[in-house]
Amino acid sequence: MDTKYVEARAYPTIGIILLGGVSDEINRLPLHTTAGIAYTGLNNEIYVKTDLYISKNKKGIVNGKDIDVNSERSPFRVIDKYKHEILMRAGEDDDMNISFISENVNVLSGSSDAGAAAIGICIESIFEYNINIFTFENDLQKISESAGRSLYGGLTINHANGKESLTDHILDADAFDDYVIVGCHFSDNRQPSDVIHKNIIKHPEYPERVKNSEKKAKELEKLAQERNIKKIFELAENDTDDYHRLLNDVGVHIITGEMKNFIERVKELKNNFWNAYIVTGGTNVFVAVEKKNMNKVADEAKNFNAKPVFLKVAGPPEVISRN
Ligand code: 3S4
Repeated sequence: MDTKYVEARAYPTIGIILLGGVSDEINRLPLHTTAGIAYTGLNNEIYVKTDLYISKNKKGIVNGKDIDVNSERSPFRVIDKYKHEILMRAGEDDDMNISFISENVNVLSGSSDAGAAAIGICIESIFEYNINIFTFENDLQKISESAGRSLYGGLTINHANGKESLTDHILDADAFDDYVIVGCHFSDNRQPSDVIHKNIIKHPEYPERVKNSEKKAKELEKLAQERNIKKIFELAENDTDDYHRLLNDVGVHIITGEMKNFIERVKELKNNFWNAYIVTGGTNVFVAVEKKNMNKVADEAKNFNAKPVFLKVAGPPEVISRN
């Protein structure tokens, strides 16, 4: 009989300094420094939920579908590394297996970060203080390159150069309490993130982007110390423009005509109230505003056939239950 061992919940992420380019398909270490926030709905109703359980057969289910346990980004790349230790702590023999079930609940994008972090926090909760925190994040990056964003929550910087990568948590979620991000969802079709990673590096200006990411991260650290949330989102907006300009030049078009028209309207609205927009790898325009203006953005989004969802910055993952 399968025994449920631990259940955790982690939050998806949005890039602030966007990630484009990873070391290779196995380690997935980012080629440059990036930053991001974890997010959820205003009532915490957006998350990835993962159960780790002990079973006779090895099985991984994501959103109701069996995954290929040997695929490159398979969570078993991490689970298998810790399998013996987990089974030992559960008092089980090595002929048993660890399986998982993961479910995305209302996620707009950034689900793989949350999926990786949820698996991570399940494992960490079993290990308590004995896990090697220096390599654990790199293990989770094999599932998702920006897993650190979800693992620590709030605002994080991932310092990386394609060989080494470590995430630094620089601001708690509550620093963003006066703001709402209106996630405007345009379509369920998106480019896989690997299309982004493989192509952006071909741009002649990519080395410049790598260098600038260090400067942007320094600026972000300063803004986080000052708790200057507006400037943090403005930095993200500038980075969005740069990222998608490069991507368009190498033939990766994420911002559709309708998204572009909406962004033009969001820019016009800056004459009426402060806002900043972000587009990551999915077909969403995330518009940060002060809480009092969230409905104005939502109403505009509907005029452009987008579905608006109110978001807030989320904290780190949570263990929901453990045997
Ligand atoms: C491509 O891990 P998304 C990107 O920094 C994440 O948010 C890559 O976005 C860019 O696929 C980013 O999570 O939407």
